[in-house]
Amino acid sequence: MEENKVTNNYDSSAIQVLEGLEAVRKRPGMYIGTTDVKGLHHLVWEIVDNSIDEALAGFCKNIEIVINKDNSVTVKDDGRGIPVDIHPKTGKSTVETVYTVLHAGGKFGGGGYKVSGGLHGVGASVVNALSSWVEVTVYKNGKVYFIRFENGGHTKEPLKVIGECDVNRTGTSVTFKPDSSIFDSDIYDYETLKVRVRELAFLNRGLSLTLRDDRDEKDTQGDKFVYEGGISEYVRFINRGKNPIHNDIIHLQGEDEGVFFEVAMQYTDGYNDNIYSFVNNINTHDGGTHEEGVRRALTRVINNYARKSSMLKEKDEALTGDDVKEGLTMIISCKHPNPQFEGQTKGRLGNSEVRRLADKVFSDGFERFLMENPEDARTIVNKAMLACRARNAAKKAREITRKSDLAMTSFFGKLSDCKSKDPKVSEIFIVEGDSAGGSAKKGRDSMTQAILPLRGKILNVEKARLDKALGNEEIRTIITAFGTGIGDEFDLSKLRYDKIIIMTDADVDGSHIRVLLLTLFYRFFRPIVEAGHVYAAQPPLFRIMHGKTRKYVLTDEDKEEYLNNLDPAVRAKAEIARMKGLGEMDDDELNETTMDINKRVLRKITVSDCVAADAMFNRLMGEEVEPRREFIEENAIYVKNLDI
Ligand code: 1YM
Repeated sequence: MEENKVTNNYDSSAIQVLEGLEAVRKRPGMYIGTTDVKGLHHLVWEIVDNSIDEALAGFCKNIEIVINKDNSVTVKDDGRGIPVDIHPKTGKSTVETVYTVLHAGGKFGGGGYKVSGGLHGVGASVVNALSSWVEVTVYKNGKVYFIRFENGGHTKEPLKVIGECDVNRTGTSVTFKPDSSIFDSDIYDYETLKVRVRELAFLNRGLSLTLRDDRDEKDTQGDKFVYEGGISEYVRFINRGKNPIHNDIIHLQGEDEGVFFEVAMQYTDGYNDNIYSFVNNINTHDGGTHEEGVRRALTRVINNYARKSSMLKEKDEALTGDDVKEGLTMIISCKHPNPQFEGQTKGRLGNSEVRRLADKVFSDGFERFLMENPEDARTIVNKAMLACRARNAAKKAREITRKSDLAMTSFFGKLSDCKSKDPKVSEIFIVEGDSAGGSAKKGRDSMTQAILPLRGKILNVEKARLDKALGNEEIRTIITAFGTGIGDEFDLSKLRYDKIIIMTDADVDGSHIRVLLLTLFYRFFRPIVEAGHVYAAQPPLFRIMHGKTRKYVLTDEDKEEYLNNLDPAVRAKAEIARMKGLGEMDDDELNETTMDINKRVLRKITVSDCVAADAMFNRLMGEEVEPRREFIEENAIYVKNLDI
């Protein structure tokens, strides 16, 4: 009887295991967000997280990530190795348990072990469920242990010893091959992995992370990232190519009740800020208590210093949070054993005790820095005071913009708005030049498509304050058209169009205008870019005519492919024209090739990684054309027939 019960329990737990992994396969989105390339890369981070946790626990120094020839990925660390003993609850090895029981990580690890962790924090079993095979090798006790899973987490054979090793050697090596029936693509992108691996190295001081691409015969070395300076080096990295206004990178840190908090910062002579915050290595893009604590303390400490040093007179108004962050590059990192993430995308830290810790650590340290470095202190306060003056000037400019009849006259003279007032179906084409604007106006669906032709040059806002930007007529028109306002008045919910489509020629001038627009959007309307509202239209490069057929194609390759599929006799007579620009097309042509929602091809513009994007914007605004072109290509994902 007793024995029977045990067997039953064992059976039912085995069934539960598979049901758990089956649930992951049925709804992968619930566990890794998406099954596009992002989800595919997420698998790597789930495994790497376990190595990072082992590093945070103080047992692992080196992590190696390899993209193998078959697009499987190997992650290897020199930690203690996943425990190999039999787990009392499952009757199987702990390794097998960790890889087959959903959410086994924390519970089986002895509580509170999970410090890092992806957005979904689900771990190894999810990777197993979504892989066609997984192999885990553990080096421990002078032995080499091995287990393999197949077809979404089915154990091929229990953990076994396959060899011996030096007793001092410990570690874990995991190789997994994502299940191509689940993911849209199973090709890993080296650059995507590299950006995050580098970030992880910055965020975990002294930890060595190596990334290698074995698909590439030439790349035998890979990239090794190890930063003894941690987030201070991250700040230096972001500020390369900018002009810092003080030499030292200010680094402050503190700890309270198991919560570790640190911040690194440096001011540049720029007008924008780059403030990024992390909790357990995860980017908290909506901030939270750690960020609030720092921002509050920063404003207070600078104001106190400015008053005490009489730089700010009694009659002067206080500097605001916006003033004191102008030109500031800052990384905030918090390691928390029990983080509470809030908000729709779980991108905000909620733990209230962190606000106090962040405020205290920052204000004590920063106050001291200002006292000990009076010259730097003056420079920093001066910068904030200039920002304050510019802000007041911009406010006046805005009032003028609002008060003037601009909204009625010059604005509506330029914009041909759509009839629909429903932002969900409305789109706006920002078109280069008046003649293309004219064709677009005639060729549009006036119910849902608005046209805004750009006449003059758009100001390069990379090196301009808000007040100067507002002096630019084209920018004012764009702001009015979008409806969201700008700066502290910005409100995404007021956006009047679902899609903002940049329509420029496929030449250097066109790409220049596109980059200026992207810079404007990134700097002043970043949430619009982040929410995926910005697109680039793709006018065709060639028109192929044969008989009564007119065919437009986007690229050289498409042209070749199309011609190759024609009957040779037809091909010989086909007329191929290279399209010179938007202005050359009549309204029917423009509609058919570039605007019609059923036929056009749009490129979605994304800012997936603000740090990388910022670096690119700097590179972009240099004189060379090539990096600009690269940027556009790196940041545009093909979205074919998006509306179908
Ligand atoms: C390439 C992936 O998984 N490394 C890794 C994982 C663990 C440990 C060490 C570990 C943790 C603990 C004790 C503990 C994990 N252990 C568990 C569990 N690399 C990789 N390295 N000993 C070793 O947390 O107490 C889950 S992950 F649950 F078994 F403890």
